[in-house]
Amino acid sequence: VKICLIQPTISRREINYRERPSVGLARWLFNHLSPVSFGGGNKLPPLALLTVAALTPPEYQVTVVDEEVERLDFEMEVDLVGISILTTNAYRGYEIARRFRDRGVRVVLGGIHATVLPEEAARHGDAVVIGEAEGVWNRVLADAGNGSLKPFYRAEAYCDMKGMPHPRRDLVSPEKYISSNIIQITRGCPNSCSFCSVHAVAGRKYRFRPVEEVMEEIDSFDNPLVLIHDDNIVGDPEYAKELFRAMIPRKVYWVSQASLNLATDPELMDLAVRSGMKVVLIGFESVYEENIRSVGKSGTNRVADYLKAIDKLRDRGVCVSGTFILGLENDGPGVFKKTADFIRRSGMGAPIAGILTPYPGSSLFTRMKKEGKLLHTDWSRYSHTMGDVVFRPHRMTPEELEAGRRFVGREIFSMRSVARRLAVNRKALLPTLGWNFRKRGIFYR
Ligand code: B12
Ligand code: SF4
Repeated sequence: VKICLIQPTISRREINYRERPSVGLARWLFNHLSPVSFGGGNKLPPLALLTVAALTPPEYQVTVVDEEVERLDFEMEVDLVGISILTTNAYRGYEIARRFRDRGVRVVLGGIHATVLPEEAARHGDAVVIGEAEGVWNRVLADAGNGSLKPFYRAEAYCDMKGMPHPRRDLVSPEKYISSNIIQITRGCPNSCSFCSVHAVAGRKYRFRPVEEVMEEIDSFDNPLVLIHDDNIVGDPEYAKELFRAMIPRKVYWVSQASLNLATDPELMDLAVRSGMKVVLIGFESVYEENIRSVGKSGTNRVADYLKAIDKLRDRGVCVSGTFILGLENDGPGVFKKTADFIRRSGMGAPIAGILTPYPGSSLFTRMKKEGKLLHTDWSRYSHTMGDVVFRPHRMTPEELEAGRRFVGREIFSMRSVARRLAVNRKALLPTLGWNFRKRGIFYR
């Protein structure tokens, strides 16, 4: 039986799958200068599908097609198609589903958007997997095999993270990606940030894999780069310390997301640095404390602590990638300059400023919908970095917010800002360089 697992593109434009020669040259230089090596692309492999592939019994023949990096062949010989649906790529996913179903191929939809809006997804597929695939995928395959697919599948419990199979990295070609050394170590989050919907799939309980199993997976990587696809690698500080201790002798370089307590617990920070933390994404979200309160993040974030935390991490050679959301409840037109100034002054290596996007499944979406604040539900425009403003902001117009986002991007990625950032991030020069030139390209074409 042939199964094809598909990641639909989030791009609204036709993709040019060829790489520019200048990018190839930059990567060649990078690979020769740094201890880690990168593949030939600028995207990351679809971990969700590689995970579903790993759950598939060996008697099935599985392929993975990622529309971000390759063209999808609608005429392929296939018995069952599985599609991973985010909000931004939902329409493209539904279109792909339609074209295969027109040929009589059965289609299963999964992923976060299908999970939070299963009824919508069910209109476009033969079955919808709600939540994690682990507890149900084998049942889906068996039912598909004997022609008794049900419209919905949902595991009875969140999966036990012990004994998880390694994602099928062998199904993607590393040269199409930044790297295929991607790994997930923990799932779930006890926090309730209003703009976030990860609980829908992963739940509120923080779960983690046994450290020795994680090490076994890391040891299988072809070079010391480790890209950790977790929401918060330090969600349980004691577990994180154990993990970092085990990583120290492996001499890897890792990238992940973490909450601010990473910088307020000296032992945790020390172990993280010694274990090879090179880039860490931290959701600072806003320069206004009122916003931190209004999004429900006061448990981990205090604006007054930000600069000190960034200094500490930068001094230890870590490139801090701070993310900010523009358009929160307390943001008036003054927020743009204030955020840009803060980012510049902080000296963080890799800033990101996106627009507030109420993804379905988040409490923000539910509230805005109830209050009539959503401008539309054209999912293809729901993206905080690539889309536009999809709601009526509280203290400005959508146009002001959009213009403000461009202003912040141009300010923080101006030549002067980038040069200063590189100068203060000398200890993490390569990741800072790579990040800034990539992002600068978006605002200065
Ligand atoms: C790592 C990550 C990224 C990475 C890499 C993505 C990749 N190629 O793997 C990068 C940085 C590139 C990224 C980009 C974006 N991301 Co992102 N990302 C994540 C993160 C932190 C982990 C995703 C992951 O790999 N999880 C591990 C896998 C195993 O779990 P999973 O995806 O949930 O899959 C399980 C189930 O959902 C299900 N499943 C999933 N697909 C399918 C398909 C089938 C057929 C079946 C049966 C089951 C199934 O089974 C899996 C195993 O249990 C999540 C947060 C999260 N915790 O999920 C956000 C998240 C997925 N990202 C999000 C967003 C918004 C984006 C962007 C659109 C941001 C933007 N630019 O505006 C882009 C989209 C890029 C793209 N082309 O897809 C949102 C999605 C919200 C939504 N409703 O769509 C999330 C949930 C973050 C959030 N806090 O809201 N992201
Ligand atoms: S944004 Fe991060 S901390 Fe907040 S609920 Fe989502 S995963 Fe948890």
